[in-house]
Parts: sequence; C-alpha cells; structure tokens
Amino acid sequence: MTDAEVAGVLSEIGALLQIKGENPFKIRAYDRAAEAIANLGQELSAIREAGELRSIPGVGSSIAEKIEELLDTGKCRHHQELLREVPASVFDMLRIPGVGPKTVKLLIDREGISTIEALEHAARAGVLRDLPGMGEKTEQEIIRGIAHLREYGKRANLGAAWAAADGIMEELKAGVDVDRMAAAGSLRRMKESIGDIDILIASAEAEPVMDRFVGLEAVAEVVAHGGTKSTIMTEAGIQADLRVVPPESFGAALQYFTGSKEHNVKLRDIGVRSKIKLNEYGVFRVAEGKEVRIGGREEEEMYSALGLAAMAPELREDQGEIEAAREGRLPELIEGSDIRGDLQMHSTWSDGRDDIEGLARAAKGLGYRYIAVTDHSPAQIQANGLSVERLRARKREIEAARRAVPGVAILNATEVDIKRDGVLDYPDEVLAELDFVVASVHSGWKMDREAMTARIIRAMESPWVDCIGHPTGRLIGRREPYEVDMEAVLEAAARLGVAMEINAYPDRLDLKDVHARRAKELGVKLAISTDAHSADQLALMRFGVATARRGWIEAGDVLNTLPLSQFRRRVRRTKSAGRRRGGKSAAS
Ligand code: DGT
Ligand code: CA
Ligand code: CA
Ligand code: ZN
Repeated sequence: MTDAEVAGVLSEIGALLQIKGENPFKIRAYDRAAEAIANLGQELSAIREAGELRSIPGVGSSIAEKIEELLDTGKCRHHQELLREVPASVFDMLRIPGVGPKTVKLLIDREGISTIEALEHAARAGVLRDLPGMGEKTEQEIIRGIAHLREYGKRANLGAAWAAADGIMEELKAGVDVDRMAAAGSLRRMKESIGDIDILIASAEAEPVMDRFVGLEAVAEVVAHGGTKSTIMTEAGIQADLRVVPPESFGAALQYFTGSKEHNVKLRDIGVRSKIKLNEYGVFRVAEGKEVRIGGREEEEMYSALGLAAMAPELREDQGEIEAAREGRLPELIEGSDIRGDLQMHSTWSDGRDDIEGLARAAKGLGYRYIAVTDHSPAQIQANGLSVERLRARKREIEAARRAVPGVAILNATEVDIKRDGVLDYPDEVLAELDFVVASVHSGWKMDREAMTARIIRAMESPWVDCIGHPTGRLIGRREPYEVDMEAVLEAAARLGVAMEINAYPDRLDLKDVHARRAKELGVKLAISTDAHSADQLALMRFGVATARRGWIEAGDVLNTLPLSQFRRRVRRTKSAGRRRGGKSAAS
C-alpha cells in the first residue's frame, strides 16, 4: 500500500466519523494525519522504522496503530467496520465535487437524503436553499457537481490509466512472445479521462497471450476470457481489453481500435465514395463485387489507401483533422523532444519534496536547458508559501545550485497567488527581482464569472506576470473549473503578451485541449509545465505535451521550446515599465 493510499483511507475514516456525528477532535486528527501523510518528505515505512510515526501531525497511538495495520495488511478493520455502518449510497454522495461530510450529515439529518438521486431531486426542487449555510447557488453547484461525477466518475485519470497500462504491457512482454504490441483507444489518443484501457497485440498464436493476460498480477477479476479478446478488471479499478490479431492485420486493427469512433465513421464514409473498404482486418479495394486486399499490416496504409496523410492519434477526434489531411495542412505537432525547460515546479522551500539542486539535476537528466523554480507565495499558508524574507533567502540556495549543476539555468521564480481583487500576493518591487512569474488562482473559487474574469485579467495587466498557471483551476473528477470567460481571458493574454499554462499534472491538464487550440488561434503563447512537487514528477511533461498535441499546438506556439537566449529575451524585464511587452504583433 502506498503512502498516498494510507492517507486516502485515513481521510475516509475522518469523513465516515463525521457523517456518524462523532467527536470533532477525533475527526480533525484523522484529517490532519491524512493531509500530513500526503505531503511527507520521507516514506512512511522509514518513519515507522525510526519509531517516529507519532511525530506526524494528528497521529496519536490509535492512528499510529491503524497506519501500521494498513502498511502490514493493506486493510484497516476500523475502516471496514465504518464502511459497513454507513450505507454505500451515502458514501457515494461524498464523490460529488463540492459535497463534503459536513453537508452529507446535514442532508441526512434535516432532509433524510441518503442517495445521489434524492439529492439531485431535492436540489432541482429548490428544497436545499433553506438549509443552514446553503442557498440557490449551492443548489446549482450540487446539480453541476452531480453532472460532473456522472461524466468523469467511472472514468480513470490519464496518468493512472497509463501507469496501469504500462505495467500490464511490461508484464505481458516478459511472459510471452509478442510480435508487436501497442495501446489503442482513448489511451493512445491521450484523452484526459479513460473509460477503459485497450491493448493490441500481433501474434500468430493468441491463446498463450490470453492465458498470460488473465493471470497477470494486476488482475482483480476476469470479466471475459476469449480466444482473441479478453477483459480484466485491474486492482487499480480500471478495466482493460486485450485483443490479439494476426500480424498482417496489426495496422488495420490499431487504426480501428484507436478511434475515435467519430473519426472512423468519417473515414469509412470517404472510403465508400472511393470504393475502398476499411475494417479491423485490413483495407480492400472493391471492384465488381470483389474485394482485393491492399493493405493492413501498417497503420499508414489505412490512410494512404484513401489518399490521406497519416495523422497523430491525438488529432483523431473528427475536429477537422481529416479535412486538414486531405488539404495537406495538418499541423506539425509539438513533440516531447522540443521541450527545453520546465516553467513550474515546487521545491522544499514551499510544498515540494526535493530541494532546488535535486530538481535541477533531474531537469538536466531530461536534457533541459532551464527550469523555473516557482515556490508558492505567502497566502498559501498550508503549502508553506514564502514570505518576502524567505523568498530572498531562497535566492542564495538557487545560486549555490547554479554552481553545483552547471548547464541548466535555474530561474528565480514564483507561483504567486492572485488575490480576490486581482492584486498579486507579492509587491511589485519583489516581483521585479524575479526572473519569471507565474500567477495563479488558489482561493475564492466560487466567485461569479464576471468577477473571476476581471480578477485574472487584472493580474495579467501587471507588467511582472509572465504566465497564468492552471487557468481554470479544475481538478479532473474532483473539482469543477471555476466560472470564467475564457474567451475574454485569452483575448487579454494575446493583447498583453502573457503566456497561458498547459499544466501537465494529470489531475489538471489545464488549459485543456480545446482551450489550447483557441489560444493558438488568438495568438497566445503557451507554457507547458509540470507543476512538479518532486523531481520524479518532472516526467509528467508527457501529459502536458499530449494535451497540447490534442489542441493542434506546434513547437513555435510554446514558450518553453525556445532556446535559453531567446527565452531570456522574451521575458526580459526593464526597470521602469516591467517586462517588455511582446503582445500579439511581436510575439514571434
Ligand atoms: P473510452 O474507453 O471510453 O475512454 O474511449 P475509447 O475511444 O477507447 O472507446 P472504446 O474502448 O469503447 O473503443 C476503442 C475504439 O474502438 C474506439 O475508439 C473506436 C473503436 N470502436 C469501438 N466500438 C466501435 C463502433 O461501434 N464503431 C466504430 N466505428 N468503432 C468502434
Ligand atoms: Ca477504451
Ligand atoms: Ca475498450
Ligand atoms: Zn498552483
């Protein structure tokens, strides 16, 4: 059991106790312990070995015992008892973004509401607005939250799905002879959420592959075990399909099962008009009632048979890519190797796990030429945001790390909070000392659309702001984006020469694909950043690049593909007027 999973169980115990109306101090202790464990600088097992579990905030002897039980057995009896006492339907309500245990308890006690359906009904009927602490706005949030849960609830996050798929593919490869193997479906298209994992294998003999698949370590349940197709439920709760096809059909099957369905439907229509038939076995020319096979081993053959250039899986959503392929104007999509730096990460100075030197070494290992260390500003108390004094003290550590890790430029940077009124959380003279400034909204989510839009635009009007971090604040499956007029924000970004972030963290992917595409149309520069809270999270860049590719983004649209010298010129500051404004016309 990972430390994050231990934290998850403790936080669930806290929620269950709260629903039961138990002692608030006890509940607080579970919440604090969960929070502390989720942000530990050290592994839980090491802390346990040192006999220091009780030094973790919130952890007394009873919680310490439960942590040990979880580490040893992967389960906790107290947790399981509570789960039995609280109906599953009540527990499900906690999965609605914005609905916590306090609200659930209120709903049960005052209205007898114990299911999502009853809650939705009550919210629509307007009976919740009179409950203490609620109003019409809360009702609307609950309705939106339920819709969000229905859309994302059963789907896995892209990062978790890739971790599961990579594990499955490695184990398969180690056990049986496979010719070729690839992920297909939404996973290959790098969609922000994944319904199920699709894996494709080319092999002359399907049976041993199937036997191996249903016997994998990660299998929690075998849903179907067939000759050429099987389905499993993984321990991680994500379903996976495996199909085995003969090698001469691999390209055809890969194209078919990559989808999207809409993309494939349009391809088949084009085929019908030119007497070409496509299916998962191959591509065929139809003449006088006879089918002649003309390809299927390679995926490109499926497209070339229709006179189309092959296109990246990320584009296959029927959003104009087929027309673009036909007219020879497909974008030259950005690739991972185009990235020369990472422009958002957190060190031990705020809420990160690794120090600045560690981050720089990892970045150098990835071949980067620069990084921006963007610890939080003072308003982020729970994330250990830096006072002006600590920010200045950090400069010395940055200088030491620059000497220790030559070859990577370490930018003295910040992720500064945008306060409710749009004012930044550091004064101008402090921001002026920095090399790069990301500004983000971390509080006051529930503002109305107009106020939120004005808030963000005001922040961009500061001459010191280079980039807006995770511009909609969403946490996929957990928190709705705040309400904001994205079109107005993007127009302002173009006018003011401020970059918009594509946050690569798989829970965020923010800007999302369609917004990134619109930003590009408006001439806004993008910054693809990981928001890493540890050195190993710098590897999350692939999800940001994939999101950019889904938004038709090319290397030239992205700030952190610039070589260091050009990047520096682009964000250079002048003493009187702040950063030299590129704006739309000069943003080359
Ligand atoms: P997901 O799993 O909901 O995240 O999305 P996908 O796209 O992975 O969908 P999935 O797993 O149901 O099917 C994988 C691919 O197989 C899909 O993208 C296109 C293809 N496919 C599945 N069913 C159909 C179908 O009825 N018609 C066509 N044309 N293609 C299909
Ligand atoms: Ca799928
Ligand atoms: Ca599937
Ligand atoms: Zn942030």
